[in-house]
Amino acid sequence: MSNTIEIKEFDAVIIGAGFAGIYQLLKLRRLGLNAVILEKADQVGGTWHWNRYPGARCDIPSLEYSYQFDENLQQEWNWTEKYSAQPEILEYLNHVTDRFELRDGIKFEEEVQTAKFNEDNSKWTVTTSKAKYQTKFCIFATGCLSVPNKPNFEGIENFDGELLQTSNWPHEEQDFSGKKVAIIGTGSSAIQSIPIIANQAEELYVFQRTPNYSIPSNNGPMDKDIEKEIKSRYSEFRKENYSNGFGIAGISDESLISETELEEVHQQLEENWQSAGLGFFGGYADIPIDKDANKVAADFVRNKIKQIVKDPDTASLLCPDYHIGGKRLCVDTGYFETFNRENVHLIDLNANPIEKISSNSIEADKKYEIDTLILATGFDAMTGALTNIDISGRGNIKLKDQWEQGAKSYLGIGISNFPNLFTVTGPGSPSVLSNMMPSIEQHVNWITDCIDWMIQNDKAVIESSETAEEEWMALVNEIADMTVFTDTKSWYNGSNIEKKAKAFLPFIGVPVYTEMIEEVVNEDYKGFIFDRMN
Ligand code: N01
Repeated sequence: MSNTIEIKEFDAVIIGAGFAGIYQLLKLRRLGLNAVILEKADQVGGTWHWNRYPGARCDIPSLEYSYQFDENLQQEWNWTEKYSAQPEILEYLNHVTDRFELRDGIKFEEEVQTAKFNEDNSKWTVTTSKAKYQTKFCIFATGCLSVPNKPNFEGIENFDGELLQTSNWPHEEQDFSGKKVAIIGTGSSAIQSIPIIANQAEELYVFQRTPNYSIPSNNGPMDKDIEKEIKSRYSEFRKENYSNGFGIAGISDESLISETELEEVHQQLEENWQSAGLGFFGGYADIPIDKDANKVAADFVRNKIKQIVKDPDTASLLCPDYHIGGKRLCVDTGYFETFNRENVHLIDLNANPIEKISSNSIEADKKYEIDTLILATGFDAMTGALTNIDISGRGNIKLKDQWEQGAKSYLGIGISNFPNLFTVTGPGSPSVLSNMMPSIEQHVNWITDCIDWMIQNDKAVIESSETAEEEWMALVNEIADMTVFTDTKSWYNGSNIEKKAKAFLPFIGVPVYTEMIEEVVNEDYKGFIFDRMN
């Protein structure tokens, strides 16, 4: 028997079967390409497959956190709640996969280990845990928040109890009744799960390093009148995504706090607190850019926390002291109220960092005996899923090395020295500072059109130029410097991961971005090099 591994030949290999990968497969098939998705998990879903912790739900309204490419699909699918829970989102993605007969194009349980560009034939060789592929185009639909951050707490390997991570949650339902539970982290995942776990657990210890701003979701069953109204003009409604700074329809307001009477501002902020969710941040146009305006909104939320949380010391610990929005704003159902429960305890890690973890305890200001430890410690965001794969481009350059001082990309789509490689919602695009769904569709459409254009124009290889990339990232930073996003430690700028280069990566402003990527197309893909010789 021969040991030779068969190399499977495709026009395009897509990595990841989340929202981006699934749509990319459909688009490339419609273009007539032989494409395949390689997926590490045994199911579709991406982030919605892995993040199934209690309370996991999207904080963008369901009616716009969904695909818009097919009118029948968007008319026929009915969401049950204003904000969809993880199981329903997963059901939707499975529905789309089957409706468009895409399942046979996905290789499950194949984790991509290496991707290497061969200069001799301008093709990529992609190796997974099971097989080898050769392809002209390599499209990374690997998501922005898909590589869990697992800090190396001293002694964690000795913990004998149940160790869970929100970003890699077991499929079986977890019952915390009668248990002493510790959770480390107070980001979105923790903020969603804490109220539910607190309901079940005997004791819940919340280990907080940095408090977060959170706005009540006011979630509920889908309002049928709103649904009907939006469905009556769905394509018009979707266009609003691309004209709003953060890609969320209906939340932009041009009014400025700096030009409005304070009493009126407070009334409006109260209204936004009651109904806007994430839209609270866009409720006034100067909250993201003017530190004084931002402080008015931040003070408003801090006052809310102090009104809700009865113990003043706990309330004070829960009040963030940085710009609202500097870290990703959270949306919750009863988060701050949970700290009024007798079985919930907040531990300030700034005053007392975690000393060690033993077989049945966690030690900070004192020793807490626990049955369950939950890590809600976030992700190696935006770049982790790319740098964790051994990707080598022209001249055998490793992506990890090229990005050592900070990720650089042109449009968040192309990377110099990595020909025919595309990233969906990559670093340098609005991605995490936008509604991911319209951003994903925008990128997939752009990439597909680009490949189509290459075929029509007899171009074999596309690669972004280093100059275009440099100028693009300078623009990303120039825009970010005009906002309140850059002076807070956050996963937007890599501060949450030890030894990661600190660089602010999202492009702020969906409408400007949309205009610019269209202009690139209109000018025959300016900034890209075609058919560069090896
Ligand atoms: O992760 P996070 P997440 N010792 O990075 C703490 C999206 N999302 O999974 O802030 C102690 O926000 C860390 O502390 P600090 C959304 O975009 C969306 O919660 O670094 N603590 C922080 O408190 C979101 O922003 C939805 O000081 C440590 C927490 O762990 C993103 O995913 C739902 C630590 C991590 O918070 C990530 O959210 C869920 C250490 N060594 C997620 N290391 C919705 O759609 C980290 N921490 C609603």
